Amino acid sequence: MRNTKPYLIVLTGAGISAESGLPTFRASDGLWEGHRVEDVATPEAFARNPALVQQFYNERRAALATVQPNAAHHALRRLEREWRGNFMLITQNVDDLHSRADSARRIQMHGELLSARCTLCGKAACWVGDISAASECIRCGQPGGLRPDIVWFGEMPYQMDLIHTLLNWCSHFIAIGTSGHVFPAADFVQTAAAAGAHTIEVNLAETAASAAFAERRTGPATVVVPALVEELLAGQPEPKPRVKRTRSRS
Ligand code: BV8
Repeated sequence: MRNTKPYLIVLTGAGISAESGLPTFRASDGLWEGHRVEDVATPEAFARNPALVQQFYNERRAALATVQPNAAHHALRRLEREWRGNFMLITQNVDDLHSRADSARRIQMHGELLSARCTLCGKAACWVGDISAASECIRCGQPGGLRPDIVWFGEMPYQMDLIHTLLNWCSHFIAIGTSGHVFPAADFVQTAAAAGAHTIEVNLAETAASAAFAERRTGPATVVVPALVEELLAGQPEPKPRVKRTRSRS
């Protein structure tokens, strides 16, 4: 039986963080400039040149201290709080801007810059500074096994079972600031649409996935997302009056 309560899912990509000052992946100043994906974002790259990969992620981790969440991040926190239904934010981003905007119901499907995973004990833990070959795991205490807690190309994104369950239940699916180039995230709209969800794409321009969306809103996320959140909240049905249950004296 389909979920009767509205279940709103938001998927974000690098575009929602662009106006905070973090470069996207495919813009001219994108992160991959100067680095081929194969050289910095695959397990093979890490095995071949761990120092280069650690430096790539150390620089991006340090850059987080120079940026702030923007109006689009804060609007999604408001949506999570005021939406009278179920809500989940799924982000492809590895920055901490949704976390700093207090988005609590959040899945970071590609991992997080502020986390390190130990290849020796398999556990992950918060990590703020640089990771090097000498860094010790705070879970098992062993040195030399830490890697960025990032899902590289060829690795399975996090919480995919939960994500697929939610996509098959959602009534609304909104993708913000993603080019639709990276899978399996690029396919989420198809799953949501097949489950009967209304789908909206927010982007500066048409993307590889645009044709799959029922609706497109074009413009910068800091302008379009707050307006869309206002519209969604205003358009939701009034809450049913709480029926005061009175205990019969008999
Ligand atoms: C996997 C961490 C399976 C790294 C990242 C089909 C099915 C399944 C897999 C594949 C498939 N085809 C190919 C694959 C393999 C591969 C893949 O997708 N390759 C691509 C290049 C073709 N996928 C994988 O490897 C995935 N793993 O499938 O595993 C498996 C099965 C069995 C066993 C084991 C494994 C893993 C993919 C995850 C890779 N890691 N991130 C890091 O961050 O350093 S992906 C990386 O790209 C980022 O996370 C980023 O978020 C993501 C996607 O990019 P976008 O977010 O979309 O960013 P982009 O720059 O592209 O676009 C920005 C958009 O914003 C633009 O449209 C722009 O117009 C817009 N914009 C800009 N400014 C604004 C704006 N919009 C609004 N307002 C603005 N101001």
